[in-house]
Amino acid sequence: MEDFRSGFVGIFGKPNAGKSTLMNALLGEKLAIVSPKAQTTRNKILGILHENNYQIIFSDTPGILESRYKLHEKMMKEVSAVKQGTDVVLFITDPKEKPEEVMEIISNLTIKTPLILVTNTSDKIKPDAAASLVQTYKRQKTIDQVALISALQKQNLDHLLQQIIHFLPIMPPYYDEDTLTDKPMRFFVAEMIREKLFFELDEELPYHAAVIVRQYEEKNTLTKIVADIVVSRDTQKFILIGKGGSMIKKIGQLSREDIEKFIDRKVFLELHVKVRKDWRNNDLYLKEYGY
Ligand SMILES: Nc1nc2c(ncn2[C@@H]2O[C@H](COP(=O)(O)OP(=O)(O)OP(=O)(O)O)[C@@H](O)[C@H]2O)c(=O)[nH]1
Ligand SMILES: [Mg+2]
Repeated sequence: MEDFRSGFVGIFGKPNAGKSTLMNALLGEKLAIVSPKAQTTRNKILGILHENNYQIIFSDTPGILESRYKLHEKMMKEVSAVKQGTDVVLFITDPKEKPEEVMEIISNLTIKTPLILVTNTSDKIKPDAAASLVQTYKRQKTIDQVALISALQKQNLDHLLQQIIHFLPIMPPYYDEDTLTDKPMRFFVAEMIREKLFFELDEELPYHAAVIVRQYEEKNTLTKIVADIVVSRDTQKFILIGKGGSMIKKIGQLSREDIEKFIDRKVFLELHVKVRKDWRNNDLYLKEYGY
């Protein structure tokens, strides 16, 4: 136990950079929802990696953006909250992002802990382009290490872990071995439902939706879950329900399958669609919906 290392690692970056994919890959467990659209993650989520000689407490965060709604402000507050307590920062970038812009975001974050610049989606660029990008980042004074990975294809993650561990203090574990996260089951259930909206609905609608689990009850043979999907406008409710209820039925079915896998139990899932006008700018609603 003498050499045990343990610490908090914040995962930051622009929307859609692959932060949630990376945390899931490092944990070997799908905790955070992932979608091809930006601004999928809205809350900070802890994911704890337990190994024989180290414990890493990762925090996935919402992608850094300029706030246009109160919801965005809340999301950026989650980013600041994680920043407070980290030992190491991972800043995730896509190779398409311009290094000058990346450096500007990093400079605005004013990070005081060691920073590892993680170039993700290595599977999508040519090796020589990747190598030159890595060199560019290595020259930056504020960057302590550079990693080139593919979170999706789980490439080079062991090396990244070694780079992280190097910066962790010698410290006993903060959490006991069976703790994987800080969020309750209801949160993950709501997120799994919200994830389906990003895949099944076009454009703007997922950004106007919040999911709230109203009932979570373990019965003898199954778990009964009742959840509300809240949208901002009547027209969105209409689309979400679909022709003869076809869309909401599909979302319910896909969500139920995912939730059953996650909790390893049969699930009865009931979904209700509600309209709360402009909830993304309403403090009371935001609070009620967990933001
Ligand atoms: N090809 C490729 N795609 C990736 C990789 N990592 C993530 N992606 C894809 O990029 C998209 C965004 O991934 P997320 O993990 O949701 O990104 P995020 O940074 O958490 O996004 P926000 O939560 O919106 O800030 C998804 O479609 C992922 O499958 C990678 O290494 N290679
Ligand atoms: Mg995310």
